[in-house]
Amino acid sequence: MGSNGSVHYRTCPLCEATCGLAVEVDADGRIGRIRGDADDVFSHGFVCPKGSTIKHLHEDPDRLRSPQVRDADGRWRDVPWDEAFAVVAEGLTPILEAHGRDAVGVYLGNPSVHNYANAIYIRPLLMALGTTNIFSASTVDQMPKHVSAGLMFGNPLAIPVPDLDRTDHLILLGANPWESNGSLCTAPDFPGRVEAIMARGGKVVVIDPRRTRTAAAVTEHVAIRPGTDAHLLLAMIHVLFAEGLVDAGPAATHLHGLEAVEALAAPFSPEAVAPVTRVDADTIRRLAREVAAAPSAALYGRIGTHTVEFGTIAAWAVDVVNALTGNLDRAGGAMWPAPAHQARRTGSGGGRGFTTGRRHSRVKGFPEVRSEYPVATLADEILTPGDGQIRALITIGGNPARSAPDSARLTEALASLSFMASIDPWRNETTRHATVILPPPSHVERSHYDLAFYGLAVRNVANYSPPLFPAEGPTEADLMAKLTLIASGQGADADPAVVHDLVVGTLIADAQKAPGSPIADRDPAELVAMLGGHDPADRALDVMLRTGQYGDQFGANPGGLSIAMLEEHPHGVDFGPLGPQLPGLLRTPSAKVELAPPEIVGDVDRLRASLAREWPELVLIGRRHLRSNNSWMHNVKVLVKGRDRCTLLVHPADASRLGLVEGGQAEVASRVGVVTATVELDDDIMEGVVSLPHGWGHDDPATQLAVAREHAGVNSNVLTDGEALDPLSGNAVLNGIPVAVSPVP
Ligand SMILES: Nc1nc2c(c(=O)[nH]1)N[C@H]1C(S)=C(S)[C@@H](COP(=O)(O)OP(=O)(O)OC[C@H]3O[C@@H](n4cnc5c(=O)[nH]c(N)nc54)[C@H](O)[C@@H]3O)O[C@H]1N2
Ligand SMILES: Nc1nc2c(c(=O)[nH]1)N[C@H]1C(S)=C(S)[C@@H](COP(=O)(O)OP(=O)(O)OC[C@H]3O[C@@H](n4cnc5c(=O)[nH]c(N)nc54)[C@H](O)[C@@H]3O)O[C@H]1N2
Ligand code: SF4
Ligand SMILES: [Mo]
Repeated sequence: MGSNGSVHYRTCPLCEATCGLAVEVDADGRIGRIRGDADDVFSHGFVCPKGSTIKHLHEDPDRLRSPQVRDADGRWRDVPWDEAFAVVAEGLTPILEAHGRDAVGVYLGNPSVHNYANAIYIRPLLMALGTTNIFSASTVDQMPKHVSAGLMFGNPLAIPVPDLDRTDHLILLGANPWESNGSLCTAPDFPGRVEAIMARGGKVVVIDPRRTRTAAAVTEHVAIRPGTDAHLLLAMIHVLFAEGLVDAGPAATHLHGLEAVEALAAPFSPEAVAPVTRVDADTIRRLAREVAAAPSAALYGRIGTHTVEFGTIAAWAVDVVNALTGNLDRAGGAMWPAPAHQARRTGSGGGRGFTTGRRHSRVKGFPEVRSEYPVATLADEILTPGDGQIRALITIGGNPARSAPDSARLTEALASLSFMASIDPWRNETTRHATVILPPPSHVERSHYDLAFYGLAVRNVANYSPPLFPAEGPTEADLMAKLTLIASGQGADADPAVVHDLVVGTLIADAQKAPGSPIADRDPAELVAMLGGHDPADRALDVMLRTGQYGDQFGANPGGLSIAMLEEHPHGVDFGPLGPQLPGLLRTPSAKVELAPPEIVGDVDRLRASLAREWPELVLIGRRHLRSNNSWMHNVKVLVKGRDRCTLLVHPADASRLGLVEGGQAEVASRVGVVTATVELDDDIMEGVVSLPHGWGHDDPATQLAVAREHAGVNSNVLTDGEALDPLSGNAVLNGIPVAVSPVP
């Protein structure tokens, strides 16, 4: 680094691990080297190959710097911002007027969870739109866990995380943190933390149809038939009861429904589930006994347990095993974070609980879950004529044309829309269907704070990153505010400051109303004047941090948290390991942990019926690679170079049976689609299972992704079935898809 350069510390926004980056900026204002920030209070210098690519993302010539409009002839044109907003107003307003609020659908993609501006500004936008047609990447991901947490703890966001740094025994189901860096468990250097468990004498088990890098690195790998984690977990519960191993420990007084769980698990003996799961009965017994015997233990399930047919039952059963073995809410078990933006959850708990199905989707009648419908039914809602048909769509940081099931049909649906607006930095397979694309600033031209992921972290920490460079155009908060104003009929020229002030005002009023609020009697105008930060959304964040559990309470708690205080701590502030949260966290009407919610009890009938079914001979699962990130980082040359990664993994025994050879082409066919992929033989995948990664298929010539197009790969979601859902959550089934595979001559 030159003598006039500087080092800027910021949190990597690319995945859930929240690593600290040390970004060198040279004298002429260009990003130089990016390393892990050795002083980061949480990541201690850890970084993965993606972290340094925030430079490449920022400098990518394909990243949109100006809004683009698609003309009638299909050609794209850069336009000034005022014209872009006018196009949005001209497109949306007549549809809202002629067809009503539900005629406009919204899809929120994964990066909106990594950008707190979206998290904060989505509420006013959805209120202004007034639509019930809301969809997100949550229903191709973690919705089963929200439902199980909602039903058990009364709050769909109260997801327990494994206490990685203190546990003696960890079971990972359907998770591959050596590639993904972890999810619903924010832990920078997840692999290092898992290795530390073994180094201190603990045991780690991975349950996965494939011997992944994670599985190969831990104490034991147990291969399982895709889609059957729920069966395995119920058998473990069965064993705990049958062998008198249930001991709920200090949480016992907070549990409700123990006897009902015992009855539910009764049919799932290890012998009954062994042929289904392909895990032998002795192994199942041993897995259960080991959890019960360990001084502390945590089960943790992720994508492979959630994006399957019995996803909600599996999500629930993970926490039931944790509770029955005394590991819920205790050090080394499964615990809840206490994030800085929230008030302390004290008292005896209790609340209104969690319900789904307050509305149903128009075409197929799927229940609303957290105010959303399954993205698997988005195509139905666009393509099926009638009252309430979606005619216009807003996408925010999402690529459902590659990430949602039966994506060929969804692509057809997107092409049929009368109007579409996308807030997105790239013109990809989804946003190429938009009428107008509104690009937010790059990932280093905005501030960053992990609003969502500190609520899922294995330590309580807070870290704020100011923008490294000033934004050239409107911030993402400005864009959301402009859409809000247009949706509420105030036109394309209205000032986004109106929405910014409203957002801050609402947060302050809510904080002042909270019982025992130390700022209850303060003049709101005085509080507003004290707010800091750089982005418009920062002022909202500052309210949350200052009124949160470690907050400075606008001076009432000197030394407490605020954006200003975090700016003085560029490596973050550590509030220590997780502490007990029961019963204050509970929002169930009973103020207990509901171990046997009626919705789950009802769905277990379906699970029991499946014990007698014939399972498909060959099924497809997905996989992730360290140098990839869903569909959207394949335009970064340093990440996609090298060997083709979008291959079909096939076990050699299946390959010889099917006539497939290494490097040959195979046709993979499911109920809904067909793709052709290159075969890669793999001893580490279970027989009867093949794997293709998702997020590829960059072959659409209308995109502006030059690098990705050279490494196109195939889109695995052509094969996943839009009709296959986990009924309680509406989550798509993305793993365990029945397929036929044949050689291409
Ligand atoms: N490098 C990289 N990192 C990422 C992402 C990425 O695309 N690339 N995506 C990010 C996102 S959005 C998320 S949600 C997380 C996901 O993080 P993880 O949940 O760790 O995701 P995967 O790596 O897909 O791991 C899922 C595992 O489940 C296994 N599996 C499939 N079916 C079953 C089954 O039925 N039962 C069991 N027990 N296992 C099964 C698969 O073989 C695979 O190893 O990763 C995040 N991090
Ligand atoms: N078969 C199969 N399908 C899967 C999965 C699987 O395991 N198997 N995993 C699923 C999971 S876990 C997820 S989370 C989904 C992801 O599904 P999506 O969120 O729909 O897809 P992404 O590929 O993450 O696309 C992200 C989009 O956000 C844009 N973007 C990036 N940064 C920003 C930003 O700062 N602001 C805005 N506004 N936009 C930004 C990118 O350009 C891209 O268009 O895919 C799901 N699909
Ligand atoms: S692990 Fe995730 S947060 Fe850490 S550097 Fe890699 S992409 Fe960024
Ligand atoms: Mo995800």
